[in-house]
This record gives sequence, structure tokens and C-alpha cells, in this order.
Amino acid sequence: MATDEPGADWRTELDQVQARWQAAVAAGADVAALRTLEVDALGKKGEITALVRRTGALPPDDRRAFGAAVGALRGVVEGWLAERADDLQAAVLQAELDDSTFDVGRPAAAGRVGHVHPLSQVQAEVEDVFRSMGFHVLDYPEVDSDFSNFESLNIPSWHPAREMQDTFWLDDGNLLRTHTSAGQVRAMHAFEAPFRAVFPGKVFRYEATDASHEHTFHQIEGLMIDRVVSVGHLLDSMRTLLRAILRDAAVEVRLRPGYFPFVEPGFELDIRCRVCGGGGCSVCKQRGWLELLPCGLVHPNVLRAGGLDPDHWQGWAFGLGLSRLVMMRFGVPDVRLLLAGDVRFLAQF
Ligand code: FA5
Repeated sequence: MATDEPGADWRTELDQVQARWQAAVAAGADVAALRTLEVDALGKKGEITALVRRTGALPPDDRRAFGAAVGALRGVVEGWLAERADDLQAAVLQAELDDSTFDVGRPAAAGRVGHVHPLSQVQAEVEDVFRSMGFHVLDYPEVDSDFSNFESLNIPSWHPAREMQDTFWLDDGNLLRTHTSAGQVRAMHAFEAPFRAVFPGKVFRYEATDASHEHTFHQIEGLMIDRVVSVGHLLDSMRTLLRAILRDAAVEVRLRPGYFPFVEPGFELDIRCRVCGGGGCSVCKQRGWLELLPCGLVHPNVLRAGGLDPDHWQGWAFGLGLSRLVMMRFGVPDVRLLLAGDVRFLAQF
């Protein structure tokens, strides 16, 4: 509406612009619509931004009042946009709460819970059985020296027994241990004789894999050092272990001669086949017995390498294939499943 007062024209125009934006914001139906309105009003090319640019064209007396009025208009429109956005959000929330199918008391979806790997489960049980018989548990590095893994075990560099366990060598002459026997001399230095210790761990061999052979698998070594030890004591310790792990009080074991340069005499300990009960089947290759672990009395040269005088100390040792024990315990048909990392397999234990 035109009047004769100075500045009346632009004041009227600003009032009209304000009224238009008030109505437009009030009609904004959702957040996206509000965003468009904001750009159209206050963006670089927006209507209110364009008004600011007109300041210079006004008579000098009006400029200050016009600038202040446009600034106020800008603030008012910004306030309406924010208020409308809050109202819309509150309305959406209220609609969700009013929806009778929305149940605030419903329990949240259950997350996936992991569990201990079967190898770790059985390892912990084996450790517990031996702890109850007074054994220490020793941990030591997977990268070890030629001395620990071979030399100290009566296997010098020229010895043909090196062929039995090929491994992965590092450039610095160290190797990935091929068996937990690599801890024997380390244990003799770690504990004061007499002592008993088990040392579980991962071992590595450079060999072809099949259902019962992996390049990476787990063993547990046991070592007992005393003034006098006997094969009877070794056998009884093995029986105690297997009864506990296989949950079978009637486990039957037997010894056969076996060759390892670090024991004398050396044995292979067999367990009566749990599938056929000894009658013969495909699992035990019709023998009625399954080979489970090698063991024997510690060779004098190994005692010497560990700083013990063989005239005063004796020992027995065993090297249990932990991976095979897990297979027997849970009926796993292929050792390669254990470290394949397939959750569908692991979730069963
Ligand atoms: C040894 O490793 C000797 N250090 C054991 C020993 C210790 C003998 C103390 C005497 C005194 P051997 O290579 O047979 O022996 O392995 C021991 C056990 O590890 C085997 O009976 C078997 O259960 C397991 N084993 C061997 N090779 C593999 C493989 N590639 N994959 C899975 N398990 C294996």
C-alpha cells in the first residue's frame, strides 16, 4: 500500500515479503520442503539475500533503516524455519508413539555372541589337569633358534632326523618351531630341578596337508625332571589326562617302541579305538588302536644341553598332538577345519 511518508514503499514491500514467507514456511510439509524454502529465501540467490543488494540504490537517509529491517526479516524467517523443523520432527515422533504396532517394551534383537575356540577349550582343560598334578605351564616364542628346535634335542645339523620335520626358515637363521619339544631345554633353564611343566603352542611344518596333517597345528609338550622317574609314572599321567579330556574312565592305552633322537627309550602311545572298541574299523585302519602321542625318557644329551647332570637327574617327556585330541574329543573328521576360520564350523562347539 503506497503512502506519502519517506521509505513507505520499501517498508510495505518488506511487510509483504515477510507475510509471504511466514505462510510458505507454515505450509512446509517436511524437512526436504523446508530446505528448499531456506535456499529460495536465504540462499545466495534467495529473495531476502537479493533485498540486501538493493541497499546501495536507496536514498542515503533510508539506507541504514532498510539494512536493519532486511536483517531483522532474515532473522525472523530463519527462526520460523527452525521452529517448523522442530514441529515436524515432534509430529513424526508422536506418530510413531501413537502407532499401536510400535512396542517400546519389545526386547532388542540379540547380538551374536562368540565363544572360545575348540582348540583353546581343550588346551585349557589339558592345562588344568596337569596343574592339578603339580605342573607349571610355560609359554615361549613361536620363532625359535636352531639350537632349541634341533641341536639341543640331540639332532645336529648332519642328523638324518632333521628330514622328519622340515620347517620355515627366517633369513636370520631362526625358524618357526616344528614341535613343542623346542621348549624342553628352555624349561630346564626356566625352572629349578626337580620340576614338572607342560608347554602348549602352535607349531609349523613345511609339508603337504591332508585330513590329518596341517602345516600349522597345535601340540602340548610335557616334561618331568626328577632324581628318579619311571615309564609307569609317564603312562599313568597320560591315562589321567585322557580320561579327563575324553570323559571316559575306561580309556585304554598301550606303548610301542618309537624313535626320536631326544628320548631313550622312545615310544608311541596308542589309544584303543573309540569308534570300534578295538574290533577294527576304517578309522583305526583295522588295527583296533590309534596312534596318539610319542613320548619317552629324556636322552642324557638333552639333559646336558639343559645344564643338568644325567648322573643325577632323569626325565620323561611327551609331545601330544593337541589338534588330534580335539578331533577325537569332538569327532572332527578333518584337521584343516580347525584353523580355517569358518564360523559355521566353529559355532558347533
Ligand atoms: C614330535 O613332534 C615330537 N616332538 C614328540 C615327542 C615329544 C617325542 C617328546 C618324544 C618326546 P611327531 O612329529 O610325531 O613328534 O608329532 C607329535 C604329534 O603331533 C603326532 O602324534 C600328531 O598327533 C601331531 N602331528 C604331527 N604332525 C602333524 C600335522 N602335520 N598336523 C597335525 N598334527 C600333527
